[in-house]
Amino acid sequence: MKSQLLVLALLAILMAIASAKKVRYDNYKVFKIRTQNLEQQKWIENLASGSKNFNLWHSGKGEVHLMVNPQKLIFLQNYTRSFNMPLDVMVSNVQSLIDAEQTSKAADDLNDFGWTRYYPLSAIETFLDDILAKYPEVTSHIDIGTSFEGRKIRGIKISYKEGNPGIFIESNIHAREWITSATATWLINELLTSEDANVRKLAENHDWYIVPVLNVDGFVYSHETDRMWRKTRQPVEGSNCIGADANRNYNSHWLESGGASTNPCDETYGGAQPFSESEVKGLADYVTSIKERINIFLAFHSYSQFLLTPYGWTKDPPTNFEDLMAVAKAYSDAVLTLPYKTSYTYGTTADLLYFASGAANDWAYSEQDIQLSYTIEFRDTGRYGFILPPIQILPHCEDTLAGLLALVEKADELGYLQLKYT
Ligand code: 0X9
Ligand code: ZN
Ligand code: ZN
Repeated sequence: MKSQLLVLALLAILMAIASAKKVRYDNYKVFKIRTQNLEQQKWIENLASGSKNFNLWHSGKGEVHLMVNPQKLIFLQNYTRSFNMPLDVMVSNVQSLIDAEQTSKAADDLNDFGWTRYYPLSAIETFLDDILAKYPEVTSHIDIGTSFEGRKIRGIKISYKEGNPGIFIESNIHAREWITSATATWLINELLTSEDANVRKLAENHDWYIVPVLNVDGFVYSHETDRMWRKTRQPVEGSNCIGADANRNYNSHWLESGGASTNPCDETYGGAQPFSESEVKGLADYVTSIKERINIFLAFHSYSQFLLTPYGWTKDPPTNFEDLMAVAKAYSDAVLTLPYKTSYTYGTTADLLYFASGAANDWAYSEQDIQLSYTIEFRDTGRYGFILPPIQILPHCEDTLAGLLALVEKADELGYLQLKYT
């Protein structure tokens, strides 16, 4: 009894220490700023560049979402007014969203993986172990290598038979985009357990390669220290800022056309050289080793409800752009038929968002010759942004499954699921 109390007291102290070093976002607000042209979009992006007081949540055609330190509120209001850019509050207190997200632990606990909350990396790893143990005939472990901080990066392959076309899913490369790994793990479970005839076909007639959390270090850091962390955790020589944007670190038109930053303090810092981040190198090496087996490459991100085709580094459309758009449309149309009526927009990254070079889906498309390659930006469009309430996880997963069913069907119809290997 006494020792139990001691353990409890110790636990309380540990929890206090853990929460003490947590970055807080009390009264931080997120503003939706309407921009009339690329120049105005750039002005807002530049405000955020290298700044601790401003953080870019989303930047797209006509609309930028910017998180602001309460101390810089007046400054931002004056700044946007002087440039005649209308301003709306999207999130009035970021910390309240974070608190709500963390208290709604629902009925299940960490051992009962139920997609009613967001789980830490350790729980996701246990989930993968359980799946591997339960379905040894059709699942196998994928080894993506080791993160900067020495964590294993894990994935899972689901294969019911020989001779399937392959679908690769990269997820949670950006640490704070928690809905991506929640969806990836749900999808793994669904492919193995669903009794729906269409899902069974989807599962059994394709090989699935799924990496639920690629940026493991960043993900742990976003859980334990800073909910809004995006980058990797590798220190940068000669700088006090940590990490690179892993989705600017692929060796494909790296750092071209202003699509990434050379400033280590920026959220889109491209790294010291392509593949400087071991997580990115690990994924690239693995995909390269099986590229003949991959017909579709998907990178899960949040948020904005976009399906982004190549390219991010140029506005020139890729050669099979019409097909890429037709397949994206199939996903978007299918999702819209569900009761949630979630609407996905599609187009190239450079058109819909901004220039982004060295991104995963461009690399898969251009360097690995995977002809169907997308970045999918999940829910929502800005009400909660990265801090999507846990209650939306399952509805969002349904959206994704409906979208994938349609995407794969369309891909097949257009001849993209032909085997590239013998
Ligand atoms: O900027 C990104 O890396 C992605 N958006 S996010 O808000 N999740 O950070 C978009 C990447 C688009 N892909 C290409 N540039 N090809
Ligand atoms: Zn180039
Ligand atoms: Zn992202």
